[in-house]
Amino acid sequence: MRALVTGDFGREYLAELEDGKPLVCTRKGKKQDVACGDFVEVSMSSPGHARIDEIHPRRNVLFRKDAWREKTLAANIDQAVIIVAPRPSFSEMFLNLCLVACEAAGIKPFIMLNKKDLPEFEEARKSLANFEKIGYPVMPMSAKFDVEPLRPYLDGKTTLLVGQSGMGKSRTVNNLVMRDVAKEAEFSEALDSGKHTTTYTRMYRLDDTTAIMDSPGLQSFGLMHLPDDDIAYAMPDFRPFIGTCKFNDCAHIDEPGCNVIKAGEQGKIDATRLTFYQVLVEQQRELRVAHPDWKTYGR
Ligand SMILES: Nc1nc2c(ncn2[C@@H]2O[C@H](COP(=O)(O)OP(=O)(O)OP(=O)(O)O)[C@@H](O)[C@H]2O)c(=O)[nH]1
Ligand SMILES: [Mg+2]
Ligand SMILES: [Zn+2]
Repeated sequence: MRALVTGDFGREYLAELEDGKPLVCTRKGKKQDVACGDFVEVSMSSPGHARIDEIHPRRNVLFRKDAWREKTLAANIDQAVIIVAPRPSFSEMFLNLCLVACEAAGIKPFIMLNKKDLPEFEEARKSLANFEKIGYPVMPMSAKFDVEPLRPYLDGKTTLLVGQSGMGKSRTVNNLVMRDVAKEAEFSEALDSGKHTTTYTRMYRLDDTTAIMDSPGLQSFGLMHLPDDDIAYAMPDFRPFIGTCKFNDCAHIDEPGCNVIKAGEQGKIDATRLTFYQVLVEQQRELRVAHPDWKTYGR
């Protein structure tokens, strides 16, 4: 039987059969390779309970891998909204990592700057100007007061909300979902009040064709699974210059005749983006040397 995974609780999953019936699932062999958004084959173990035997091929998958662990965040999504806020302050490094992860996975990213109601908002907005210049629109929002401006962007799509802890992912999802299903006991119980940090990824349906996923706050977003040239290519501001360097295998670190570095010097690529890229690539190289047994690009 085919089912859609709508909740990833680490060791247990929530899934929905094609007729909409909910199931609590465990993964065959206790593997942790299933993600929210996966279509899976299940076999029933008892009423309401099933075992996930197989994962159907994915349209896309958002994945992270650092020195200590790897995790499949979500599968088969149309876009990701990366939420940042002025308080607690967000990390630009994290935002860049998230953007690269999405681009490399073929998932369209948006930036949402939440907590418009806070006095520090304008300053945070200014600090994002350089992302807007690259072509990432920044949506101002206040999940506390009004999430409706977000709704048209979600229409007909499956969207993952992702970001650091405390940025307002759950508050956003709560408010979007509440409008329609506030009365359903299951939801009011399942959705946390916004005071607690989220520890699971869960999909909520907004209508027949629209779904949204809340996810746990991330502290880092390791990209150890991505080779250097995938990282460079996942940066749209680098793309016009890639392939034009003196050396074919240029990694844009310190090579002579590098047009990416030159573009950085000329202000055609923002200096902070170039530094982000170079620091990341060098960090990952060091980690790979320190841990040669890793299947670096494997999933
Ligand atoms: N002032 C203000 N506070 C907000 C807004 N959105 C969320 N918050 C508050 O910020 C805090 C964190 O919000 P959450 O929605 O729990 O954040 P989260 O991103 O889900 O955090 P994790 O689950 O830890 O990843 C809560 O106290 C929210 O009420 C907003 O637009 N304005
Ligand atoms: Mg949360
Ligand atoms: Zn180069």
